[in-house]
Amino acid sequence: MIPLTYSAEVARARKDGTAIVALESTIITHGMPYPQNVEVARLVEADIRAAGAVPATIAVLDGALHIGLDDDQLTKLAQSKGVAKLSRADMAACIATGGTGATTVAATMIAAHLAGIAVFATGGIGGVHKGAENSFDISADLMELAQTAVTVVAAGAKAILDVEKTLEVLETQGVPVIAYGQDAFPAFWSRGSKLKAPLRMDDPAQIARAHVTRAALGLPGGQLVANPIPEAAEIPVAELSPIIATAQADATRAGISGKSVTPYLLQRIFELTEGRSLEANIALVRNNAQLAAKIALELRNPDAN
Ligand code: PSU
Ligand code: MN
Repeated sequence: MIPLTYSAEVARARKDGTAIVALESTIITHGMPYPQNVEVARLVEADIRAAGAVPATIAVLDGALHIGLDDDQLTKLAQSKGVAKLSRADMAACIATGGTGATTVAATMIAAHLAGIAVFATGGIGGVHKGAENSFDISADLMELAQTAVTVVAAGAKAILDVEKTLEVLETQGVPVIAYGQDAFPAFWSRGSKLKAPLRMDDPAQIARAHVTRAALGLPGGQLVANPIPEAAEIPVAELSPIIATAQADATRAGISGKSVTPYLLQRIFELTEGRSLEANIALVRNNAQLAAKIALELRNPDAN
């Protein structure tokens, strides 16, 4: 067994039976620039504590799989350049070679599950990239949702992805996709989209019960909860579409491929919106952390089990 390194706060929560919410670290190292990345990470952790749960930010540091980071570790990771991006394929090699890496949605789910954490909050998941019929670029996040029993709260999928194809793959893989409080599948920057979500739930207790029921049926995977961005933070589609198109054209021109595609696009969008996208990003991640904490607390409720 891989020894897990728990932060003092998470170790205490495990002992006391306090609800825990996992957080990924790729959003810190590859999703936002310093110093905003560490500021956001701290805010999100504080939101989870304010809701009565404990945050567990996950990363591999010098070959150790950390479940929960203290403030020094969080700051150091946020300042580091060239940190590896770890998905399912990379995690074992990074640990085995004593490396340091930030976990994506897929890798964070694996680590959370090892640590017995059932709920995880993030911004957006990876998915099927536009042009995947040629590039075959489909995130391992989707297959992870099909096989690892963690409920992931995200704000839908960014328009850097082909959202329709992403939903099709999730359906093929048998992943429940649950819009929270509305019928439409949220489109990351905006609450609505022309796509209807396969499932809708309005109550964190229902989401917790569905998580438990899935396991009781012998189904191995998790669930994707798509939580719409708060209204005040929405960015109109018309404003972002040309920016995303530019970012995509730049990526093609620069010959970006493989695991660099998503970080490149996130970085370009940040530059092109001069930080406006970051404001929305912060609001939606915090909103997702708050909902994830409610679901995690409901999972502690004997009625859910
Ligand atoms: N999408 C976002 N923000 C992110 C990511 C995706 O809107 O930060 C990150 C997450 O860590 C996600 C990863 O798991 O990128 C997906 O990368 P890839 O497409 O290479 O699987
Ligand atoms: Mn990819």
